[in-house]
Amino acid sequence: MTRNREVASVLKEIAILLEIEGKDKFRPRAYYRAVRTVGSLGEDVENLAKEDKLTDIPGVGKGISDVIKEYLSTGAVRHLEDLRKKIPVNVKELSAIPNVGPKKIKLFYEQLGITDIESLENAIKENKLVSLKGMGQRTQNQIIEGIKLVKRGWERSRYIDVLPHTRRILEIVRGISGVRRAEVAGSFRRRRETVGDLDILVDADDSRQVMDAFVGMDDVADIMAQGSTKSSIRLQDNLQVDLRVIPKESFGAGLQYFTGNIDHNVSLRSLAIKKGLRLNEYGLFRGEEKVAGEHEKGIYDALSLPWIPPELREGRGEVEAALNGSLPKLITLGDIRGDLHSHTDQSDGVHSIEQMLDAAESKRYEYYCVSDHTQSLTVAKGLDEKRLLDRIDEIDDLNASGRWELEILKGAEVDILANGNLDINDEVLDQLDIVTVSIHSRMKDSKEIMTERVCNALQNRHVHILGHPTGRLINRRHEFDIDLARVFEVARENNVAMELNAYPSRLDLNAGNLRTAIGLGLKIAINTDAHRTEELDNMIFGVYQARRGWVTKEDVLNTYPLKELRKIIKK
Ligand code: DGT
Ligand code: CA
Ligand code: CA
Ligand code: ZN
Repeated sequence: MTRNREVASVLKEIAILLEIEGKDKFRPRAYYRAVRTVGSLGEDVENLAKEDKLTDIPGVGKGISDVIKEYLSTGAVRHLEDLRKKIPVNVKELSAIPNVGPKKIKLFYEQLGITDIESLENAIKENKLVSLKGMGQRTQNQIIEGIKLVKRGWERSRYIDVLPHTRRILEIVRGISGVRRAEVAGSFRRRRETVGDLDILVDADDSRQVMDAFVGMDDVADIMAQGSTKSSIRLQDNLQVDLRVIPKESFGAGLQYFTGNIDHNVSLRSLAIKKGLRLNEYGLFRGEEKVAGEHEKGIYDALSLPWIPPELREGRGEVEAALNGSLPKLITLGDIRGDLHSHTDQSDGVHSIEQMLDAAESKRYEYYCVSDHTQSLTVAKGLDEKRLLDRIDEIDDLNASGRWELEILKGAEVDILANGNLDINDEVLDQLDIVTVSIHSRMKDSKEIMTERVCNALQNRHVHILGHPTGRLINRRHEFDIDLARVFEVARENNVAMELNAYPSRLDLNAGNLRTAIGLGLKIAINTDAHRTEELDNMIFGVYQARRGWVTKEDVLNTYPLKELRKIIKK
């Protein structure tokens, strides 16, 4: 993992503090520019620092380069420490609130002495924000909503942010001698998109040694409990982790119980009771006799059930489906034959089309669709008709070159305009293989208008996929106000697939909406929306989410061979 994001976040804090300080207009701007370039850099900033090439990065001059070096070698920046002393504002916390940027932070600090979310909330309680220049009731309400989102983010972490912790803790624990098994349970094992706390289960002879290693990890901020069977810690980035040591003969029962969720456990327990059995975290019992417990599968076997994949264990009818043999055969990563939504440096992507194709080829994809943004998304350097036609020619040449085995598909992520029209004309759309349409503007439109816009776009006969249909960003932005039932209906009438955008902050559609969509017979396209080569790896997060939505291989457009795919999307 590179430290690019970490460096970008340090530069951003400096930029905001400099802006609040207000001594110099240009320096903060230089820092903001560096934040953007470092944050989206294709290379590892640490390598560039080692090779003394930081000033090759656009927007990074001598001064900022020195700051980056200082941070990478010492973990701190003196100038930043000075600024923090002078302006005691928690800018990281405040700037995480949607619609709160440097200007507002400065205004809040100077006029009301606001330094963090807590003091901001106090000011709101006294209705003080509305009296500030350029602020009103509407902005204050937006900020109230934003604070709620940020706080929810404190409580639940995105799956992708928990993943490295899970891997590391399992590795540490499994490395201890005498540890027979260590597994993750809870919402993480069910692959929920966000995780409240992490639950680790261990089968070991010497629980003391396991607990000591666990609470002694480098980044433990707080030890909430340390015992011989259970310990709880909080990590520096706020994630809580519970670790339990469980006897070998109960490990499977413990894994089943602590994987949950509670509703699933309740269904299972009542099924056990019907069969004259008793189920708890120690095992499955008939009277005093233990029928199963060492292995999780043994519990399901003994209840005459197939093993139920953790992604389905939400108490949404999975036990009934297991009983009557109608559990879905869930999609797997290996079923995916291609990625239908990705960007390049032609719009707001980082890597060139050749680099993206090399990365896609190494995934052994059969096809890969390049779908840059279109003209009305000016911040992303969106393509107009002329540039799109050039791109189409270029892809013809690339396909003919024989350099890649995969078929390169011509696509675009076409912007849905305010009136529901598309920002590329039909003659050009007609020459594309895959047309994805998305909302990127006016996201606060009313439900009627938003639904109308999207449905109007879906009726264009060139459209194949609706991109990130609800626009939500986990812990950052709510879904648009939109009538999805109506959107699904129009999509079905017009043979348009729904995207499951695998970007870890999007995972849009969510599991419930996916299940509704496939129930109506809609096809799903699981796409990474990659803006750089490494992001092609995000496909797995889309697959996890699809599984939570009961999605099978047959439901997913990009599991079909290209010839069949073309037939399916044909109008
Ligand atoms: P989270 O942490 O909020 O993302 O969600 P979970 O599902 O990981 O919840 P957590 O950590 O509170 O508990 C882990 C599992 O333990 C939960 O999914 C089911 C099981 N469990 C916890 N408390 C109870 C309970 O009171 N009754 C039953 N039947 N199961 C429980
Ligand atoms: Ca948990
Ligand atoms: Ca827990
Ligand atoms: Zn998009």
